[in-house]
Amino acid sequence: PQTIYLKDYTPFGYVVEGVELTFALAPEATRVKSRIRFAPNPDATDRTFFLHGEDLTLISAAIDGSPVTPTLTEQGLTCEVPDAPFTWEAEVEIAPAKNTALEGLYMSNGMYCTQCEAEGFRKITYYPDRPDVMATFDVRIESDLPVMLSNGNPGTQDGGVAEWHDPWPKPSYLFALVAGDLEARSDSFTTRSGRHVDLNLWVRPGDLGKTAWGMEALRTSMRWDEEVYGREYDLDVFNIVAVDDFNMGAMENKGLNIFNSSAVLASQDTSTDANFERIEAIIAHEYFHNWTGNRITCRDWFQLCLKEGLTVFRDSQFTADQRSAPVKRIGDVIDLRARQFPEDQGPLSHPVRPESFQEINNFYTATVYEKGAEVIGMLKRLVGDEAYDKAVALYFERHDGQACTIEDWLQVFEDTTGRDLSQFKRWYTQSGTPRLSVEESYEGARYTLTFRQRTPATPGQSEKLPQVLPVAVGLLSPGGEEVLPTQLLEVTEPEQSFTFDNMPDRPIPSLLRGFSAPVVLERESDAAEQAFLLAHDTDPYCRWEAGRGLARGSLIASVVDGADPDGAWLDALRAVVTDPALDPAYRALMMGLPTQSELAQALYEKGITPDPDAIRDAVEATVRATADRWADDLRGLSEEARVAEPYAPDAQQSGKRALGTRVLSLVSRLDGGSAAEAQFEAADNMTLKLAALGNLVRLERADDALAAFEAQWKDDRLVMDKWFGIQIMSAPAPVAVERAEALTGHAAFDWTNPNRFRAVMGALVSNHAGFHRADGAGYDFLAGWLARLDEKNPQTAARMATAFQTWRRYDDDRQAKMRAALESLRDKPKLSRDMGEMVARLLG
Ligand code: HT7
Ligand code: ZN
Repeated sequence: PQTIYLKDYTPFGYVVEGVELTFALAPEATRVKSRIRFAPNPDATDRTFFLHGEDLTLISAAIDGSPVTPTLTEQGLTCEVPDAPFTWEAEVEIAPAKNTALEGLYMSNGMYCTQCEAEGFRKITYYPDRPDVMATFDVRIESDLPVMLSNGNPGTQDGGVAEWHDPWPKPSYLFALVAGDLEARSDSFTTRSGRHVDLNLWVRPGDLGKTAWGMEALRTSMRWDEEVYGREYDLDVFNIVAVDDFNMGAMENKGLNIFNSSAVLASQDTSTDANFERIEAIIAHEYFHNWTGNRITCRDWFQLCLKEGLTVFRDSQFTADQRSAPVKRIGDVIDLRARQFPEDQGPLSHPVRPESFQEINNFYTATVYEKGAEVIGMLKRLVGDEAYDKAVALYFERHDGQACTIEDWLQVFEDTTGRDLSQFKRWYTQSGTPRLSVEESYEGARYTLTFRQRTPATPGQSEKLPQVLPVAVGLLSPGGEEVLPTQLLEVTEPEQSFTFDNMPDRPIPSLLRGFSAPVVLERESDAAEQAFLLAHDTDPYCRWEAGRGLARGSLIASVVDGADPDGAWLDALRAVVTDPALDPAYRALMMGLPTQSELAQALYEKGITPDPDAIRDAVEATVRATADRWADDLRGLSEEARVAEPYAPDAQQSGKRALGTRVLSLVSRLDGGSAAEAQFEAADNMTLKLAALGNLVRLERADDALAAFEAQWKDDRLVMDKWFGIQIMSAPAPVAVERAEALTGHAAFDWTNPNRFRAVMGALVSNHAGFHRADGAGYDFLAGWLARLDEKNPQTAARMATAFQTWRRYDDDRQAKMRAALESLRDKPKLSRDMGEMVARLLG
């Protein structure tokens, strides 16, 4: 397979002045006619006329009305063309019903739908399928289906024909088409300049009852983007469609967002609070792309973080505004450490802006998205809120309608602030997680913090240069008073000191407030200092992190020395968790322990080979010890967590239920599961039901509950995904693989549906000790299924293969077994480009 390099970028030799497409839909033989007006691109020197095209049957081609015979290859076609503007016409045939990769035009439950990002449009027709070619699209769809949608505004909608006109030039990856027997929840929105917008959320018949939340989230997002970023919607209609078979969460196609049904459909009975929050965030994310992604798009796929990092940052701001900012921030840190840090510290490490790829689908990663968002957050902290607003306003003004680069993005900040961002740019080009160590000294009322930064070598980058690290710091007096409110220190050197004068007592530092930079803070702080910060820090993140540090220390001591859980930590934590003045959601976060995978990484970094069974035992012993020690508080906490009002998925109620769920997990260690059983019976919402079920599964007391759950929900695919997942995720580790194996034999295990596949395989991977069972059964099971899925759906298979990215952490035996599983995948005949690249990178 060919490797594509950022340094090789050249513009396409032609501009596209307009695209007309006609679809005659049929499952096995859809005909697509295209009429495209090309003109030589004055900014390009290479006039090769190459159109991408894959899995297409060319029926005819013509230039300016005269038939031509292009040269066809596996990737597309070339053709002799005039040295002046011309019209290209082609007709191709495709088979959406046979498209199991879910890229291009495919079918899901009788519905036609498309997924064109990143390179799916080339499976629909011949086209320069690259994001820097932007054009207006006029689309005509012919079929006997009642609903036929495409981008833009509706034109003629007559029996059997629907026309759509998108006035905004767009790249082909934003093209979309949907047709099917659909029903809509409809609403409207008036933009602040008075444009009336029809809003529709289209679903399969029967799902209308799950659309209220999504519609509300859309309206809230539209208003928020006007108020916070001054961005208005720009078409007469905004359509969202829910699709059951979808490779990712959702897609921001212009005016026609397509969603995985799991990312948009919600109801009290079928969805958890976490589902509601995720849906709200994804609706916002896709909507925000209308400006950061669609109106201003990426020049090439190396610039993916330009739209994704910024849009994730924007959706995080939105969630912080709708809910609790500290809780959102801590949740994002947990997520970053769980998903991005392992990526950046393992064989898949790559810069936020990668420099090469074989398959771009493999680079929709936590690094591009979440670290990309962290980079924007750092930039905002460094320049300040006002300057950020000014720079972003200039970005919209200067680049509207363009396909841009990270250089364009940084330039608006340089132009508005006068800052030199060349060192800051290393956040985009240098991979790996920086390590920041800190030492302190105190002499004659002067307190000094000395920072040292280093970034370990990563694949393809052995030498690292110092980065700009914004380190937010506060200082506390020994009495717990804040003697220095938050200050931003800019660490730019490999080693750098900062002094603070007039400190009558040696202060206690509160470092990296708000997690101001995505680094690993290496600090030898003792448990007493962490307990002090847990009790007194005014920064919610640092306070939480102090508790997390104590938990990590106690758990590591349990794993390594078999030590009992640290009683002082549990007592200090109890004081926070039982503090009624604190938000229940924050208290629930405080009660969370580091994941077993996170502990494995922490041990590995200390030079200790992690033993998944020992980690699991230490975690279980810690939870039991917590339950015993807090036994007298649990009833009161359960009471506090009770919600008296009718169910609402808002931050306040969700926070209470999150606290209640933590408490139930402790209670079930003491009562053998009776409270969980009672909660399962009584629950009037999925959050409480599923929490109860998880405990029952762990206690091996769930047979009746699982049967009842299945009987009630067997016809609801999204709920059944939960049923599949929880049995594996919460299973005692020794039986997790067998559970997963048995469930793959269940009649409802449709492995070609990405949600169902992920429900089972993802649940197994999340059961750390279960997946890493010493005999390697988990590895063989997963690799076997990945090999099978790769033939149908390479994108989803390759993404799931990232479960192996931490393989070098473990003991020789497990490493050998994981290596063998990866090699078996590598040696499979007819491996996809996605999986081929992924496995090669994993093996290193
Ligand atoms: N921009 C989208 C990324 C995407 C995608 C979505 C659905 C299926 C396949 C896809 N490939 C890439 C989603 C987003 O970030 O908003
Ligand atoms: Zn996105």
